[in-house]
Amino acid sequence: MMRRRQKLRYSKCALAVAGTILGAACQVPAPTTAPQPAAIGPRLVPAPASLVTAAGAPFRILRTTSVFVDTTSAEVRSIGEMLASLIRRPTSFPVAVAPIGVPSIGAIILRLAPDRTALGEEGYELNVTSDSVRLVANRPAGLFRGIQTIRQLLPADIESDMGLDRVDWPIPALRIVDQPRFAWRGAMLDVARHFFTVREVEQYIDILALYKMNVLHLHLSDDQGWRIVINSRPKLTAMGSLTQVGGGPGGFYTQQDYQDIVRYAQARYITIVPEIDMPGHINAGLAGYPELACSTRPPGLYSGTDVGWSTLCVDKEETYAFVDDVVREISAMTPGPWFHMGGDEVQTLTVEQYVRFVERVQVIVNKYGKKMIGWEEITKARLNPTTLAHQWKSDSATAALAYGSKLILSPAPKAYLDMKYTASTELGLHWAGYVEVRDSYDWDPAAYMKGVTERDIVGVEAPMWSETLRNISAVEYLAMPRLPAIAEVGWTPQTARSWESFRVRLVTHEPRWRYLGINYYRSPQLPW
Ligand code: NGO
Repeated sequence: MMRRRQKLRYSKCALAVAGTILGAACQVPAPTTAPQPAAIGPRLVPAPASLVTAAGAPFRILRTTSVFVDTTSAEVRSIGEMLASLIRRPTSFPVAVAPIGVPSIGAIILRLAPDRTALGEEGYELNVTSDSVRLVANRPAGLFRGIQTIRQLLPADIESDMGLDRVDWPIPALRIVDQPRFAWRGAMLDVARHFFTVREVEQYIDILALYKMNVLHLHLSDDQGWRIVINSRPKLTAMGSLTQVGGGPGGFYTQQDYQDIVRYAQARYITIVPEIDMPGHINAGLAGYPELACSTRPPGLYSGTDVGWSTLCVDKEETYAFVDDVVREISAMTPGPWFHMGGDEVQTLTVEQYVRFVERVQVIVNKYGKKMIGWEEITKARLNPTTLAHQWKSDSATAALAYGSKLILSPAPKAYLDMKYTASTELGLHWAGYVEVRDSYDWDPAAYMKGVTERDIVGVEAPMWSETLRNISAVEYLAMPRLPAIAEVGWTPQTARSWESFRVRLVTHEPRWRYLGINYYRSPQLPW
């Protein structure tokens, strides 16, 4: 799963943006206190809905251990193979994937149970005894989430991609019944302000998978860059991809690249949500198609960070032909049900013009079989009940509830991963304040906004805007450890969460991040 990055171990510090903070993040780990058996449960992030540790001896992975699955399902077999290959590398054990039915003492068994509908799309039940590890789910996604739990229950050395001398690979005896609180546990990556390669996006997906997140929203266009090829509008990337914030070379995804990302995410039960931001944040698009602007001045490329000034000319009919082309091509490449139209920060249109545009885009998005999402500003328009309003800065999103629409919550003072941790953080912005790890963790989505209850929310999402982020190491520094905090906000029932428990569990993941070459911030709020 996350193996290819091992060579970067420790050396990534040198790649990171220079500075004392990143230097500090790359020190050799202080010895951690070895977790006692009773503390094994609390290592999991996100915390499971229910966990009971058992008194018996742990299960031990041995040279003879196999992963047994229903091999008639290619999907289940491939999940079994992911778990087996995770175990093979550091242990050097052969770990076969074999059909259920052959003698299975000392086995790890992954099974789909069509009668366990109460487990839902992503729930699972895990029973570990000294004899076996039994993982059951109603749907394959539940098995995939469950193998992340098995992974986190194993010693952190499981993340090494080199054979280790270690001989003992215990999994504590326990029983877990688990499923997510919210169906939407997302992260957003802005590949427009700075471009990130396919491999870098996959690295980010690997982190989401480890923390049971299930949506990656890609912000594919903005004033500084258009990052995806649209065959019917070739100048979008030919012109619009050539720069980024600060004037670097930019970049774009071919349609093949995009589909590779979609497939990589799909194998980890993560849905890609494409966003084309419109009618504002569109300068890079206008660079190739200046006739879609109302002004006669050619737009040219832009590498600054101001917002709110560019717009499509929403009164021109050809604008809607353009939107149709873009939505059609992207929808055809996107198996997930969503298309995000942006819609934020438009300062140069009247409300009537803006509303008319949003309503027409909604029709186009629905025509291509997708449900629309837009930032909270879209609630000025008449929304379909299937449309989602994406809250980020105010309570204006609540207007969506009158249309039967639901909300995604990304409140900037909690969930914007591009906010600085403190005044001395080199990377990031701070228009929404400083966001320490506890700020990201310690809130309840169902109590965050007046008049918004649990039922009104599909879930939470952690946006990563990239104005200040020149490489993926910088992205990771801001994501870790706030992204696992948001993952737990989205997954774990409110009653099963506490900051005191989270901070202790979270730091036990540090050795994993080091093995995986993931950069992170050593928050003084955490007991490293
Ligand atoms: C805002 C703005 C983005 C910025 C971001 C920076 C939204 C939805 N629009 O969030 O263009 O990049 O803040 O934090």
